Amino acid sequence: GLEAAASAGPEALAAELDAARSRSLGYTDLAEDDLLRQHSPLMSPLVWDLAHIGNYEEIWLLRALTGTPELRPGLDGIYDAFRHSRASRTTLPLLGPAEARGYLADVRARVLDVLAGLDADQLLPGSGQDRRERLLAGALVYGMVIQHEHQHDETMLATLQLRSGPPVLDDPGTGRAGSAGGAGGVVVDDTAEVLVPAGAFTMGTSTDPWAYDNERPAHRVHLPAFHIGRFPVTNRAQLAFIADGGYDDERLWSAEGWAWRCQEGLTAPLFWSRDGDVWTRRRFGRVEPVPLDEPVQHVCWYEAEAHARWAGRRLPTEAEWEKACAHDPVTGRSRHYPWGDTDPTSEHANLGHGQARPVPVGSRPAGASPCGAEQMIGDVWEWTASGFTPYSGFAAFPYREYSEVFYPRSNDPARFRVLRGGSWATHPSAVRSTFRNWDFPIRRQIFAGFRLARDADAS
Ligand code: AVJ
Ligand code: FE
Repeated sequence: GLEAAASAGPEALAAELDAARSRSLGYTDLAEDDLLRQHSPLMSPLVWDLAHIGNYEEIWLLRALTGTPELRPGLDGIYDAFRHSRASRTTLPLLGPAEARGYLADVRARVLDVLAGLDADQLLPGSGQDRRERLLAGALVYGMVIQHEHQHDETMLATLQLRSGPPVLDDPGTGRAGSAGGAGGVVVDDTAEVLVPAGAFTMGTSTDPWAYDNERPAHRVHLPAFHIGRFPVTNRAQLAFIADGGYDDERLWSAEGWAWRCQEGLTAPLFWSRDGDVWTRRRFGRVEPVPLDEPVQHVCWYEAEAHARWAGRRLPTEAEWEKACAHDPVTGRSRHYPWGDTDPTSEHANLGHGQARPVPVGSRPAGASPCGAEQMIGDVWEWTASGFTPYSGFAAFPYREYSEVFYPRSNDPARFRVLRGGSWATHPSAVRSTFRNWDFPIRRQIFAGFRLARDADAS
C-alpha cells in the first residue's frame, strides 16, 4: 500500500508509479479514433487525460522537486483542467497518441532518475520545513502524483463506459462475482441496517502522509445515534422505487431535483433500459439483465435523495458515513479502513478494477466496519447529504486547485456534494476512510450509488 511504499523508500515508490502507468497505458491501448474522439461532452478525449497525467507528473516530480525547466513549453496551458472545459478539449492542439506516450515515457524516465537519487531519509514522514522538504516528507508528492494518475484512470473508465459500440475492454473477473445473493450463495437482507450509538469520533487525519489537504486536520465530531444501511442500496431496491412510480412522484424530489429529472426525462439509472418486463443495463458495450443484488450505480445525487425519501430514510451526512466506516468503539480510534489498518485485499473490498462492476451485497463480510457496515470501501462511491466544505483548520497544500477552489462560494453555497468510499474502479492506493470525493449533484456517469440512514430515535 501507499504508506508502506513511502516508508519502504524509492524502489517501492517506483513500483507504485509503474503500476499506475500500466493501468493508464492499458486503458488507452485503443485505435487512434477512440483516443481522439469525444465520447461524451461530459468527458475529455482520452488522449487529453493521458498527456495531462504526464504533465501533472512533470510539474510535481520534476519541476517542483528539482527546478528543471519545462520539457515542452506550451503544454501546461493545454493540459490545465481549469483553462478548458472538458467539452472543448478536442479543439486544442493536443499531442497525438504516439506523441503523448512518448512524452509520458520521457517524463517518467527523468522522474525515476530523480527518485533513485533521493535519500530514503528525505522521504520519512514529518521532517523538514521548507516547501521541498514538506513535499518529500512521507513521500507526499509521490503519493499525490500516484493517486492523481489512478483518479484519471477511473475517469477514463467512465469515458469508456459512455462510449457506444462493441466492447474494447476485457471484462475482468467475470464469473467470480456471483450474481445470486451474498457470500457463498447466502442471500442477505439488502435493506438491513446497523446502529451507530451516540458519541464522539475522530474525523479526518493529521498524520496520514498521503491524505489530501481536504482530509485534514483530524477533529472530534459528536453525533447523535443513527442507523445506516448495512449495505449500499441495491438494484433490487432501485427497481422497487421505479415500480412504485418514484421517478414520477414530484413529492419525493427536491425542487431542483425535480426540475432536473423533468429536463432530462430521468426514468432509471444511466445505462439502464427496459426490454418488455426485463430491465437491462449496458456495461462497457455489453448488455445484460440488471443484477438484483448489486449496489445500484450511475445515479445522481437527486435520484439518491428521492429514493431515500421514498424509503422513509435520508442520505447519511459525511460525518455519519465516516463514523460508520472508521470509528472503533473499543479503542476510540478511527481506522484507516473499515476492517483495520492493513492494506485492502480482494477479500475486504472490491477495488482496483478486479472486476468491471460492483459485487453483490454480502460478498465482502471480511471488510465490515466495527458497527457492521459492509462494502463501505469499494463497489460504488456513495453520495452523502453533505456539501464539499473545508474542515476547521484547513490549509491548502500543496496547491489551491486540488480542493480549495471547489469549496462553496458566497453566491453558490452547495455546488458540490461529497462522495465517499471509492468504487470498483478506484485503486486501493487512492481511497481510505478519510478520503473525500466530490461532484455536481446532477452527475451520473461516475461509478456512484448511495446508502440510506435515519435518526435512531425516529422509526
Ligand atoms: C477529486 C476526483 C473530484 O477528477 O476532478 C484530478 C481529482 N484533481 N485531477 C477530479 C483530480 C485533479 C478530482 N476529484
Ligand atoms: Fe488532473
